[in-house]
Amino acid sequence: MKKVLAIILGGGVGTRLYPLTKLRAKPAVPLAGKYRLIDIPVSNCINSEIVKIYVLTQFNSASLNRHISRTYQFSGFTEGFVEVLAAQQTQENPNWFQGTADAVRQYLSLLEQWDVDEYLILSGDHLYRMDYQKFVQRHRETNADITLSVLPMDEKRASDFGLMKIDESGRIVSFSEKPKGDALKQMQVDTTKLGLTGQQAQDSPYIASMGIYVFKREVLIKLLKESPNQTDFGKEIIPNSAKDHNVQAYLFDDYWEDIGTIEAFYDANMALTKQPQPPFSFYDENAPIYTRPRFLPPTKLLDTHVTESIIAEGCILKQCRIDHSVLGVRSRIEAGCTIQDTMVMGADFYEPDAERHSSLDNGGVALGIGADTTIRRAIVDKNARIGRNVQLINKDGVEEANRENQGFYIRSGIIVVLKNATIPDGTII
Ligand code: ADQ
Ligand code: ADP
Repeated sequence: MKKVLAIILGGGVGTRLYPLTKLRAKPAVPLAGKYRLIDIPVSNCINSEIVKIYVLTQFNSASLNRHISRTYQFSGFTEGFVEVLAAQQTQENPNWFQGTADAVRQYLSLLEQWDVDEYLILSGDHLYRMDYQKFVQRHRETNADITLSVLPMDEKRASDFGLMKIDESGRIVSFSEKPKGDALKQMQVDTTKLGLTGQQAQDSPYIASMGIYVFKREVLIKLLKESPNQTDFGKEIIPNSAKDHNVQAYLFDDYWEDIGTIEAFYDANMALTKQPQPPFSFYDENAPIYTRPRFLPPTKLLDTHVTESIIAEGCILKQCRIDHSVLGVRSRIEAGCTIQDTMVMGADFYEPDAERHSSLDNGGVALGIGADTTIRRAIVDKNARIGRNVQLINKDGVEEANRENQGFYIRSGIIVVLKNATIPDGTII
């Protein structure tokens, strides 16, 4: 794996996860109470012994750089590194990244310098655990130019993905990016070829791309240089190269979720609380997910009732009720609160007691969630200040709303409280 260089596509403008991407790059979005999105692909790389890792991002946020530089430090005896490459204007290229392939192309002169055999292209917003060694091995065994990791897919979600047809040897003979209507139907295949049973094949009659690729070094360089107008892997590079290159499919048969939208992100976080077997588990000692060590004290619970929840370190919970929720580091929840089906991201710092009291005494709102507040089906971003007697329950069942000036959004019916926002006492949403 020394001869593999990983390139993680860390996100374009970040509209799908907005407002979580308002103040940070997508890879820095907090996940599961104490991790960040970028920890997933980077940990998968490290566990697969791939330690040369670049993260391409459109938006170079301080929190991403801080997280990466403090988390991923390799010893002097390895060549390991994790580095952020942000879109930048140069003499030759006055534009921002135009798409995924363009992002890689703009840093090609740097990437070319590495004496590697393959480039592993990954996405920054997927939740899964994968041994990339097997993926690369399969690529080498089939002498492929490009290998895509693929999954069987059902009718309902198929049109959100790149879909393909393969021949007996696993070679991709046609590829169609997110087809709809008739074009979608045309991509139906017999997935028993992938080893699915008759019933499974009926439920999942499509083969979908996970949007992660292994490229032979020269093939990627040639494709990007030859056709400077092709800016996207899924839309252009992959469908076009399937015609005249050996493009192979590698079947992945475990949990995998694209969590690049608010709804999918919310659902994936909630699914972590599922009992007894969550679809994705952080409790795997053979392939741990790494994150920045923070040296936080253990969480304190005073007379609190908790069901099916995940609670990170450094929280303080008082006489409240927490159901089916994820509470992030340094969350503070006051007496009389009910938190249900909610992801609270926590805080970057503790508010000193004196500050807290003086703010509450003067009609302000303290960091965390104030007394007697109810929150249901929401995402509360970091450092939010939610007052006393607040109800965040989406009482009118609104699907979409933009109330950025009041500190929140509603997306797919999920209330999202912005980072650093203040929701005054008594607010009902
Ligand atoms: P999408 O996920 O819809 O489809 P895209 O929006 O291009 O494709 O994003 C791929 C990854 O690249 C994401 O992690 C995204 O954040 C990142 N990205 C996008 N634009 C970027 C930019 N300008 N700079 C840096 N990073 C950027 C893709 C494939 C499909 C496949 C699905 C699987 O195109 O064929 O089925 O992934 O989820
Ligand atoms: P984490 O990785 O803990 O989620 P970050 O790396 O984004 O958080 O930032 C954490 C650090 O930010 C804290 O240790 C703290 O020093 C600092 N910080 C950020 N905002 C504030 C603030 N308003 N007051 C005090 N410290 C702050």
